[in-house]
Amino acid sequence: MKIVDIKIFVSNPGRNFVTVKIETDEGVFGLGDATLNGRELAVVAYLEEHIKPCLIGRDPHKIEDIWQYLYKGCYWRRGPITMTAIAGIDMALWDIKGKVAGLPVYDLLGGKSREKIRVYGHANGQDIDDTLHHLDHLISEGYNAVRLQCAIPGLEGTYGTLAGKKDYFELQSDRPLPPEQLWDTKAYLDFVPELFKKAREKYGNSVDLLHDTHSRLTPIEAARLGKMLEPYNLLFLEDSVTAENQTGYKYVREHTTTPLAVGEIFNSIWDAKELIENQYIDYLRTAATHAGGITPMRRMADFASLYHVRTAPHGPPDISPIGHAAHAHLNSWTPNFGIQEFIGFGGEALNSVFKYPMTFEHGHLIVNDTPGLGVEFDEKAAEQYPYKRSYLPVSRLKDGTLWNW
Ligand code: GCO
Ligand code: MG
Repeated sequence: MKIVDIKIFVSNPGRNFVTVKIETDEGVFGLGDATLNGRELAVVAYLEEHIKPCLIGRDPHKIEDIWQYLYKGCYWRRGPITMTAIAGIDMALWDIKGKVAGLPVYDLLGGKSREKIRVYGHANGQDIDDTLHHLDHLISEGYNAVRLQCAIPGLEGTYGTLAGKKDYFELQSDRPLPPEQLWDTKAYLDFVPELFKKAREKYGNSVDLLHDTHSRLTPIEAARLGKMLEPYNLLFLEDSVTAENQTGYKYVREHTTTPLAVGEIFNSIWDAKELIENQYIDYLRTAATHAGGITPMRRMADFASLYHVRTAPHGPPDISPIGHAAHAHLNSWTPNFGIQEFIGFGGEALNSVFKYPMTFEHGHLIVNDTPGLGVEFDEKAAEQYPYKRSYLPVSRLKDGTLWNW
C-alpha cells in the first residue's frame, strides 16, 4: 500500500478546523485533526510544504517509522506547529490501519479497558447563581462531573466568561485582532472559594467539581488557592501555574492536597517529564491533536501510569471531532484513564461537516465499533464554511501589564 496524496482542508463550521486526509493507492483513506487555535494556517503551510512531499509513495502502515521520520528527521524537534502537523498525519495513519484491519483504533491499541468514558462538562456563569443554574442544567443532562468558572466581580470577564455574553466560550469569529481582557489576581483569589462553597452547600458531594485557573497564578498563589479549595473536594484544579518551569508545581504540590492537572498546551512528553516523575501532578491533560497524535499519547499514558498520574485529555471545541474521536479511542484503552473534558457535540454547521463515532449517555461517552477512528468528514459541506482569521483573547493587569490569558 502507498500514500498517493495528502489533502488539507481548512473550514470554519463555527470555528476553524484543519483536517488532514491521506489517500492511498488502494482507495482507503484516513482522516486526522491538525487544528491549532489561532495559528491554523502555520500548520497548513507546514503540512503542505514540508510534510506532504516527503510522504508521497510511502507505506501508510509504517506509522512508527513515519512518526520518527517526521519528529527526528526535521532536526528541529517539538513545538506546537510541528507537533500539531505530525498529529494530523499520525491520526490519519491510525485511521487507515483500522479501516484496513476492519477494527476500531481502540482494538489496535490493545482493546477496551472500559465500556464507557467518564466526562466532565462546563458550567460558566456571570455570577454564582448563574453558574449554579448552569450546573443544575448539566446535572439534569446526566453529567456528574462539572467544571465551574464564574465572572469575577469588578472584572469585565475572565477565562470562561465575558460580561453580557451568556454562552461565551472563547468565541473566536469576527476578531480581526485579539480582544483584551482584564485580570486581577487578588479579586480572583478573594472570590473563587465562595463559588465552590455555595456549590457544595447546594449539592453536597453528589457531583464532582473542577476548576481551570488558566495559568494565571504564581506557585505560591496557586498553593494558597489549592488550600482554600480543599474543603470543597475538587476532582482537580487545572493549570494553576504555567509549566515551562516544571519545578513551579513542586511548590503547589507541597502545600495542598487539592489534586492538580496540567498539560493542554504541552506538545511532547518532555514538557511533562519532571511533573510526572516527581509526582507533582495527578492528571495529564495533553491532547493528541497538539502533541503528535495517538502514537506518542500512548507512550505518555504508559509513562504516567508508573507514577500514579492519570490522563484527562484536553477536550475544547477548538479540537475537531477527529481529535475528539482519537481521544475516545485512547481513553477506551488507557488503563490509567481519569476523565475526559467534553462540552457537547457542537451545532448544526459542525454536525453537517463532521459525524462523530460516539454518543453521550449519563455523563459518559460511548464510542462505536466503526473501523479506524470512525469519523465521517463531508468535504462539500466543509467548503461552505471558509476559514476566518481569528484569535484567542489576551489578558492585561489594570496597569496595562500583559498577563497570561
Ligand atoms: C480548556 C481550555 C481551553 C483553551 C482553548 C485554547 O480547559 O478547555 O483551557 O478552553 O483555552 O483550548 O484554544
Ligand atoms: Mg484549560
